[in-house]
Amino acid sequence: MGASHSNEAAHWEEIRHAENLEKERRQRLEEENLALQQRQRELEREKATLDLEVRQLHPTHLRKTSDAILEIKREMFGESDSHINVAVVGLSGTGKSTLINRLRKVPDNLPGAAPCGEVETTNTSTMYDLPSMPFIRLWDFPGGNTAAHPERFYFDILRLYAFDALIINATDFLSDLDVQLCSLAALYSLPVALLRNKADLALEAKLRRKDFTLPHDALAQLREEFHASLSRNLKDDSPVNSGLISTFIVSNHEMDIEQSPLPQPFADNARLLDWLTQLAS
Ligand SMILES: Nc1nc2c(ncn2[C@@H]2O[C@H](COP(=O)(O)OP(=O)(O)OP(=O)(O)O)[C@@H](O)[C@H]2O)c(=O)[nH]1
Ligand SMILES: [Mg+2]
Repeated sequence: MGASHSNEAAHWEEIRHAENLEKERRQRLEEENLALQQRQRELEREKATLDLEVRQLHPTHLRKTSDAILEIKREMFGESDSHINVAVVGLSGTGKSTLINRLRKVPDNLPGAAPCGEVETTNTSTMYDLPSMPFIRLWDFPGGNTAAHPERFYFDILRLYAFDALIINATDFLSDLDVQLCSLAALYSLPVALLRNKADLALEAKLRRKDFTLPHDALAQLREEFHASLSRNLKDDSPVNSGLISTFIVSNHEMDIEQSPLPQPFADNARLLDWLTQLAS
């Protein structure tokens, strides 16, 4: 009787012990589970931050390999194309199409000229040859940062990585799109001509305000302002330092200034032609 009682007690003791072990195990698992959930939330937060950083750095972050680029070049320009293909890009209305006509010496209203206008005008990419430089092809593109071509996808959708160089048109300010194009061009080692276009309007405004009496001085000020804006806006100015970006103050129109006309108000227009010539060498 005594022995069976103590057996029973030992049995219950065993069960309690097993129950306690099971309870402790469950508690441990629950704690581990909570810690894992906490870690998962931390990792998700870290991932979201990193995703954001990557998107901000390179909105297109799926960088094309050189093999993929060669394949796309063949598809876009033909199997044995030996031209230097230059994309003329930038915000809508910055004067891209007018610039192409000016470089080709074709009046804007002639058949065969790139269509220009006062609304969003160019809707598809069009190729133009440059009679004075048969090795160059200029591609007129629709303006970026519009509903049809939102800024985040402009570089990728237009496949600008497949070009040999970019001419980026800016006017009164350097836009987000211009800055993004500069850094993506640098990622693919594309030479860039960054234009401060429609300089005639800016110079006229400076002279009208009588900030300057000589167009030369107004032009020098405009150049200074443009470079200051460039160093403010390009977070990493290495493309400028590495010589990948060249800057130009240009106009597609003659200046309408009666007093002291400048012999060559926009010498940079000629420099831009030199820049195109050098792309071939
Ligand atoms: N004053 C002045 N006006 C210019 C100059 N270049 C272009 N314009 C005018 O700016 C307007 C827009 O010119 P476009 O060449 O059509 O501009 P775009 O960048 O091709 O525009 P999208 O095709 O819409 O992207 C037109 O009225 C042009 O006459 C310039 O250097 N000076
Ligand atoms: Mg256009």
